[in-house]
Amino acid sequence: MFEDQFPSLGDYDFNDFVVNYKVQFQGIKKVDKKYTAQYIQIGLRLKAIGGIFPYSPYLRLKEIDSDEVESIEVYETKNVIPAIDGVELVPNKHLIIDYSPLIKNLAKPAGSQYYNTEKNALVATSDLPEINILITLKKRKEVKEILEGDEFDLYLKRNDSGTEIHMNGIEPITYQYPFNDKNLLPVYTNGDEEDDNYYFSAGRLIWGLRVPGNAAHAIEKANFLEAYKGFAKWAQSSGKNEQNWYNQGNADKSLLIHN
Ligand SMILES: [Ca+2]
Repeated sequence: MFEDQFPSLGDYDFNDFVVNYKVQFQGIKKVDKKYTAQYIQIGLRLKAIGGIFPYSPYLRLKEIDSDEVESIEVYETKNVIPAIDGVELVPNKHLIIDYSPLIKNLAKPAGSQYYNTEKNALVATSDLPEINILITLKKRKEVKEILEGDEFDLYLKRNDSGTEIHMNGIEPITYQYPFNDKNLLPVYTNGDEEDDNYYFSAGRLIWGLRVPGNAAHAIEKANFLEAYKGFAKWAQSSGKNEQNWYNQGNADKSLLIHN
């Protein structure tokens, strides 16, 4: 889930871009005490767009270099218009997949301004756009790191200004991070050392988050901090406290949409 008004917190409904993703490694084998695989299936399903800025979704896999990839095949899509038979890659040292076909020509319900964030204009789960790809690597690779927090970098990039929104702690790729913005935690860039303060507000809130499972997203203009009372503590503790903040028992269901 993303809030798209970075570096401002905006309305903080956190529904500006919402996807589900699923990753499966095929043919896992233990080699020298390490689990390795050569084939990776990734499915991405768009759940909601509750923002108006022209952002497109991308996935960077920082554990996979572009030259380690043999091929990428789209083997199934649902509700993607026009249909695609391949994905575009962004030239980079790492593998970066352009997922903008997911958001093209969205079939918005009549009368809705956004996509699946208004209670009177919901989209059926079976109508959500979905892209499934198979990545074939030239050689087997250890699978452990590929999915880890900073390495699985699902992010947004604005088509006009180039603003990137990443999960907290991830350095942007080509976007010039607003280091001098007083509303953000200071980021120190000495040498090539990574700094965990990227994309943290001064109050330690964030613009992108991921959770295991299929968490409900907020209705338009609902305050995410009201919908999920434990979220602020979770974000502010970098995920150490309130780890069940997104469970239904801890949520205000009247402010949420389940798909
Ligand atoms: Ca919104």
